[in-house]
Amino acid sequence: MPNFVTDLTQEESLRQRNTLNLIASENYPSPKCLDLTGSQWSLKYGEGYPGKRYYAGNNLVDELELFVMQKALEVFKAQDEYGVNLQVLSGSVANSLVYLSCLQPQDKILSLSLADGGHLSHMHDTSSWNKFFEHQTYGLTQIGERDWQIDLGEYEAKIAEFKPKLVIVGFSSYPKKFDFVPMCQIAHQHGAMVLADIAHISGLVASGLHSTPFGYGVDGADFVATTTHKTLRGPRGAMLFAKNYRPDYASSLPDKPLIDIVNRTVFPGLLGGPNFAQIASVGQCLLEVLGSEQYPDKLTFGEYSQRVLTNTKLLEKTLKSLGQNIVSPTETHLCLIELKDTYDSLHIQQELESIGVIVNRNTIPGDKKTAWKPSGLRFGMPALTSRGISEDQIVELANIINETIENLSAKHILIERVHNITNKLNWWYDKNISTEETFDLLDDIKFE
Ligand code: DSN
Repeated sequence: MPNFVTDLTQEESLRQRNTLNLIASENYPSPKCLDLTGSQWSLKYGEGYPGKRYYAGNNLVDELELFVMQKALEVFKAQDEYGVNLQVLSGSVANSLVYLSCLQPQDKILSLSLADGGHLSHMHDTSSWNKFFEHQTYGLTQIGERDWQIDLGEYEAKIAEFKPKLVIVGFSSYPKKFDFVPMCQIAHQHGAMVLADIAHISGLVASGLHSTPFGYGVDGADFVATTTHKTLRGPRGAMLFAKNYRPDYASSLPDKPLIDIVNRTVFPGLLGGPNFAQIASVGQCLLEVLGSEQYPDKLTFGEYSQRVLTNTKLLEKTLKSLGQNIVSPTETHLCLIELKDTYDSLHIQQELESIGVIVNRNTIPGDKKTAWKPSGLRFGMPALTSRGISEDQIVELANIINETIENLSAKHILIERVHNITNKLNWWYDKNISTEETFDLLDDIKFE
């Protein structure tokens, strides 16, 4: 008897296996991580925190949550100054929980504008939080013909003029590195708290390949939110860190550690039972980052993260050499190109999808077009790096992308060329053979 749900699940698995995924916010967690998301842990309710639950039967979830909290703090070297909440479910929810923790109605939030690379959950015109908070944005400054970055002078001027209570530092589509410390210091000097949203870059931060908002005493971020499924390569989920003391500039808050205020806001303030399957899977991901567990390709997490950066640079360099316009030189896991003015980014995204290349259209700094049909395309390399893409395959992929954008080649030939790549990439999830066997079978192909 056909089962629509299981058949569709199998189809989605095949779709993922047979396409080239360049979505910068997606990745392929280890099979162990993925298995844990559907594990027995998901059946247990446990409102509250370790040692203080409202239901019985929580001795093991207590152990689990405490262990994963400890690993989360260890990964980001944050043990001395921060606590962490693992119950926040998603990045957008984590950001909202910060607003609810530290702001009162009509308080002001400042964040990077959406067009320049900010995120929807950092307020913006469409956010439901506009009912409760005031919001303004800072932007990027053009420093070269094809180079945009945060200008600290303008950032400070905006803070001085708007006087926000919370400044958000951390972005969704920003290809350059930036330093958290000066951005936090400036905000603090003007009496504002800082939320660092490291959702996109948390894997790079954990590997020491991007500046960190942790470890700078009072000059670090007050709250740090991250998702767990992007460069960190865990399951869909999030974590929220907060200082374990109240800094002077946060004197509008009760005189308590910021993490205590966050914990109270998460439960019983807003959320119900935590998803322990998600927490267990995040635990597996953190063990892989720390090196006590291995991703099936057997690279260390640091080696993987370095490859993400190298691969993104190579993709960008090749696209540029083929005549595509880069927005800013990439220093991270993603690059952005600006399409020619008459091109339709939605149509090009769909054309790429039709040959098996999965990307997203994106606004670019100063974009005059709409968010539905913006001027740019965004490419990220975390997912394909997890599948072991080689340098030659990246060059071929850039050529395929360029030929699709410029309408240079027949579709059936492009489809075959994509297939030639996907066929040889690692795929870790086949259920009928063990992970180890999958690796052995694909190892020869990967390095041929
Ligand atoms: N929507 C995600 C992204 O692609 O950047 C972030 O949540």
